[in-house]
Amino acid sequence: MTSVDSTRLRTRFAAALSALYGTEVPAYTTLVEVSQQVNSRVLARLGAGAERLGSIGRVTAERHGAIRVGSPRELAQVARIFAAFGMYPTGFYDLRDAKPRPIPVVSTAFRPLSAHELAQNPFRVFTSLLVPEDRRFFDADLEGRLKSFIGARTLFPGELLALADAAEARGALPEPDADRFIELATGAFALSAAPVDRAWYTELERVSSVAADIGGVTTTHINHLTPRVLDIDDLYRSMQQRGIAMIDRIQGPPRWQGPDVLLRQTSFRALAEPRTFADRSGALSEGTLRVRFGEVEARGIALTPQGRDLYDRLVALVERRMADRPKQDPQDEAAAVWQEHMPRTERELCLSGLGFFTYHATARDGGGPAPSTLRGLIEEGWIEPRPIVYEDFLPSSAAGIFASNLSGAGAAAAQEGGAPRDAAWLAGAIGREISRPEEVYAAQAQESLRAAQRQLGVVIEHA
Ligand code: OOG
Ligand code: NI
Repeated sequence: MTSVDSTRLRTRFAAALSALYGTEVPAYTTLVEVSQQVNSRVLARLGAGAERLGSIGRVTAERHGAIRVGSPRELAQVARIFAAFGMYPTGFYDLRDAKPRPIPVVSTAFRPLSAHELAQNPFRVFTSLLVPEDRRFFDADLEGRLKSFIGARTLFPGELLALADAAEARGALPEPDADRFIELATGAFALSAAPVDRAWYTELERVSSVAADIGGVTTTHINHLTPRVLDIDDLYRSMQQRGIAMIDRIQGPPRWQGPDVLLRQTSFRALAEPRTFADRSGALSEGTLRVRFGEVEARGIALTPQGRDLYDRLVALVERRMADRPKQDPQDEAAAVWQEHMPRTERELCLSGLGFFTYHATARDGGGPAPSTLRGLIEEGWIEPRPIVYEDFLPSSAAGIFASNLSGAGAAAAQEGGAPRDAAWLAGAIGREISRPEEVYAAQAQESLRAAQRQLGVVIEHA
């Protein structure tokens, strides 16, 4: 009997969701086509250099999805399903005091952790959890009604969860269980035709359209699927040329002369999708909801905590300069600030300790004794650093993506108390460890450095 391991399950799941989403949101198919054209252009222009941050095979298949759930119980079920695909909760993002608009959720991302698994298939899903206890958004009465509505629904059928547990325990599923598992997992994220209770949905929408999307319906769905491009500025222009209205900017680092770092993202506005509504008497009518949108991303080098601090300081600096000179183009201002403060080459990014890299012994031979510092080994060519790609998300960009797709301003009371939430709380709530991105990258860097030292027979000081 053939058995399908978690890597192949993940690859199949990502492809099945992509096929589903393409039938539901045709503009997604356009986005994927344009992304592939952009990637071919970059490959033709840069040759092998285009694959520095991932093979073209990986980048072409690469997607991230976004989903939103209502309770720790639902999130724990999501965690079981994703564990079957070798995807584990990584990072914690609190969007409740986000700018420009607060969103009543905390989030994590399910993703493969090892470089090998990421290279096989890097599928990841940004997953948000509603916080009904947060008084800035919900009063005690609404909290109670939200919790009972969410508590009464079943997002994931028992058969799906049982198959997920079997796959997690064995690291694989035999056929035909694997097929059935993919079918059920994909189906759980399809847009439901079940009627939407208009009064309930509208009441939640007054607080936040994200709250309505999560707690106003009895099902969940994939919110977007995001392809990766090698040149997001080209993608942005190409989509506009096709007449698709993009949000007003690309989130994250600016386009500039130096190395690509972290993550740049942009999106098109959510499209009106036909939905059936039920009024108080149960009478049905047709209407539309704008919830699901298209997003695209370009990935760069992961930054160390020091690099991340610098990034955050530069974001703040650009904001201050824009406040002084509001007429200036924010992209130009940001590019100028980066030119001044960020290392301009990959090598400098590595040597300054601001970026994460893996280290590889080169075939260099002879030429005297090896230096004992990492800098010396790199500068003399004994060790070659290779960039580690940023595999996670950025809270400020996520907030911008959420905000650009809200249907109304929403209402959050600044003076009310917010329920405290952090990564430890989330881990406890779902009974699983939440990995810290910076530790995952650091472990990968250290492991490569130990291997390089063994190969060269050197001991690096302060490595
Ligand atoms: C998630 C918004 C954030 C990203 O890539 O940062 C996001 C959502 O809309 O559910 O997708
Ligand atoms: Ni996204």
